[in-house]
Amino acid sequence: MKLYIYDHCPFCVKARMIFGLKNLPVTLKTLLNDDEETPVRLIGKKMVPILQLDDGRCMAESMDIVHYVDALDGKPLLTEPRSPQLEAWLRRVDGYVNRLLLPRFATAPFDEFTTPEARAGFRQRKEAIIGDFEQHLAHSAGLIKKISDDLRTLDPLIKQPNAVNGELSDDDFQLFPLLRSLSLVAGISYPARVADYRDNMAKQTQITLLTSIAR
Ligand SMILES: N[C@@H](CCC(=O)N[C@@H](CS)C(=O)NCC(=O)O)C(=O)O
Repeated sequence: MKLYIYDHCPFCVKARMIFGLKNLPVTLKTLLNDDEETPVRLIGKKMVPILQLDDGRCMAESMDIVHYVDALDGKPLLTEPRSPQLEAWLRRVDGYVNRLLLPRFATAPFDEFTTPEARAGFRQRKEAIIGDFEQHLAHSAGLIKKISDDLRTLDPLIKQPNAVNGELSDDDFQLFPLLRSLSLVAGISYPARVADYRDNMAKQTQITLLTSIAR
């Protein structure tokens, strides 16, 4: 199977997680961020992740991919329901976290940005949605304090370092991609359980964090 991704994309991290957790082989193909032709040919729109099956059929929507791959061996790993408290926490953080992440994605050495056009196009499209990146970067200190405070309220919601709700659930496929993205942001304080969960999930899913390129 082949998975088309952007490295920075949290939806793509969801799809990558299930292959790592099940130790299933998958060929990762990072598209240039301004390559419209490939995704439009495969699924009719410019969107990743895209899973291409060995018979050529394609599947979009990250959680559809996760549930499809999870069911392949008849031994699903995602057995636990979602936690309403965690969902509420994720919704709150979702309201501002892109102001920290998108300006940093835009300058990071991801394979989807290996041409200046691909990088510039990302910036242009995302600034049209969230506003000027330099302005957001100028407010980093406040946003870093805010996420550090919110991570303190996340800490007691983490039941196990290998599954936020005790056993794997859809919540892990929301939370780990966010924490992986946040590892690109220098200066955030992590409470012990959050750090343990993030580091352990990175190992289990075989997805590297972005700490070495944090900015
Ligand atoms: N609902 C989709 C969302 C996927 C999504 O928004 N992907 C982004 C990348 S992070 C994308 O491809 N956006 C179009 C673009 O970047 O042009 C899913 O869960 O797979």
